[in-house]
Amino acid sequence: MYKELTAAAFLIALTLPVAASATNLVDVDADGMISAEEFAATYPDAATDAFEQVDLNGDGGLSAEEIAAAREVGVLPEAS
Ligand SMILES: [Ca+2]
Ligand SMILES: [Ca+2]
Repeated sequence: MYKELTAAAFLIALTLPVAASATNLVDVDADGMISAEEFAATYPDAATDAFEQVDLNGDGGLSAEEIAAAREVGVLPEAS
């Protein structure tokens, strides 16, 4: 039991804060994706097509993977 709880806590710690801590983006509604509105809250001056550039699969939300990829190619600034 203890082991399972620890594993679950580790997984949560591993997955949940990834997007926010790596990019300063905040998943306001905690649905696991960064919406266009959430993106604009962090990058109000971003080009209008920046969100679409980062949203590689076009599902209207940014996953941690898409955000990481965007940072790699310099679409998003590095976390401070
Ligand atoms: Ca969200
Ligand atoms: Ca997406």
